[in-house]
Amino acid sequence: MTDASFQAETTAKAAESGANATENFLERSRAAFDGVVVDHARVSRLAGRAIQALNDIIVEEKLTYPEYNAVKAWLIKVGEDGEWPLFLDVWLEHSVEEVASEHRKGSKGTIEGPYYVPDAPEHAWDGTISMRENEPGDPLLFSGQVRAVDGTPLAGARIELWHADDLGFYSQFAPGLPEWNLRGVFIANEDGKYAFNTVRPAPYQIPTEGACGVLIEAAGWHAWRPAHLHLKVSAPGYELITTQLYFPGDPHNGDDIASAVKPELVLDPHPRTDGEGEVVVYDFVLDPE
Ligand code: MBD
Ligand code: FE
Repeated sequence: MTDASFQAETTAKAAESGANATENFLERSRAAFDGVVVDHARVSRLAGRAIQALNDIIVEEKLTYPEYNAVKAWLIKVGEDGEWPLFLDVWLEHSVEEVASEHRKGSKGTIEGPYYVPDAPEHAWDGTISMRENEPGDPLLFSGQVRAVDGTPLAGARIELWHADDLGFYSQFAPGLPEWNLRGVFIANEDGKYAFNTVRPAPYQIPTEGACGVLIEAAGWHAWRPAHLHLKVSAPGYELITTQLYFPGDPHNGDDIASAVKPELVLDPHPRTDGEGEVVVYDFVLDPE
């Protein structure tokens, strides 16, 4: 493949990723909205405050008509490009997560982001995530233990992992990848332990071809997230943790566009002495429900 066609192909894949997140979200949220009773007072308060905050900015910043129309055109484009999930998860979800996890005494979590898919294949505590033959990226042995805040090991806990490949693409969002590539659930053993194989993901640029890219470019920001593993860790009777883990020394740990890095979430990997690649130990501590 020539450099130009590689560039064209990766650009096309990245553009679809943002839009496919809309379908994924709508699919999953339909059930969640079923039978929800609207609390008018709550909606009025929240929508009222949001609208007031925007009006305050317009007046304080003396927004011009050309600027107003540029915003209008851009908002229309976010919808047309299917990038509402991307926009919201990158720029707002971190605050939602902060509020939702305030009370927790166990492990820190962080945002889910737009690329989670439920029902990934299940493996034993010491399995290997679904990947292609010769999957690019350094092998990574991920090990540790799931415990309750009181120290009890949680036998049979579920550790669900999903992450981008070595080019920064997520299966089911970028075309051309096997359905469950780099997505899987591992079941902790009787001591709550796990030690499973994956590959180290690459630093990641959010799709820049759509509306979010237009904003990033217009503002002179960058589109990078540090390399990350996404996880959901759960056990019956305990609060599920949604989190991400990062790698030390990544140039974007300090300026993640999605503001999702916390110091507790940076791993400490070491070269393996018994094989290729790296090993990392990371334990999860769950709060009772
Ligand atoms: C991602 O992979 C991600 O984790 C977030 C939060 C936003 C966009 C892409
Ligand atoms: Fe991600």
